[in-house]
Amino acid sequence: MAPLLYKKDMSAPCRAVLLTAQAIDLELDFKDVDMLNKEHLEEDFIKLNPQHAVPVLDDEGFILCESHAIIVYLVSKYAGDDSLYPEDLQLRSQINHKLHFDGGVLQNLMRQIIGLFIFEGASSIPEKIVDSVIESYSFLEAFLQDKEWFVGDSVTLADLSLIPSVTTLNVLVPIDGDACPKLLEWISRAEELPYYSANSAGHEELVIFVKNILGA
Ligand SMILES: N[C@@H](CCC(=O)N[C@@H](CS)C(=O)NCC(=O)O)C(=O)O
Repeated sequence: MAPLLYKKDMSAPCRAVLLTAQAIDLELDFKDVDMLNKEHLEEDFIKLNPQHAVPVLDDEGFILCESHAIIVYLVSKYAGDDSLYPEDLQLRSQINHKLHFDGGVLQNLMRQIIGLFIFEGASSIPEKIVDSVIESYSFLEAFLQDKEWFVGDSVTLADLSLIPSVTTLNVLVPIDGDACPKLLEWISRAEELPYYSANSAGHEELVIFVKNILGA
């Protein structure tokens, strides 16, 4: 039986799992969680994830929450090789750094902005948050150095986790190509990945959602 993913396509963390599954050619079953109708706050879902967030994975009864944990699990269990999450300790540690940066910094900024839109009816992003997003782009630009991908010389889980977050933030606060040319080149490279479509559908949904709010 294929692992079951509770998801919402617009959600960046869910798209990281979708990208990873496609990258390792793993078939998943899906359950779309209707968050607008607060399905994520219902008792059955809270039993799966007390933090009431997607994504959640159910692999034959083994329940795992949190996109970063899920993508590491899927690659460790199902990938044909270790290229996405190399066993080499230093490479793996560099990937872990980017996964934590994604969870601790980028996702936090997205949550603040989307939270303002949904719960406070905001139709613009406060300058302080815009500044933090721009600062996070400068960190990413520096992490990339002269590399094509964030860690090592091929795509890893660092990239698959960052692609949905960075492309989402780029809709909210556009990346300045003069300040962060390497980051924009990395996005273009990511868009050429054969499985990039796993990010596109949800991303397009998000673009429409954000345009409606920002009136852009
Ligand atoms: N760090 C978590 C973030 C998950 C998350 O915040 N998911 C959002 C959707 S993007 C959610 O389900 N929010 C509903 C809630 O928190 O009530 C991960 O990477 O999985």
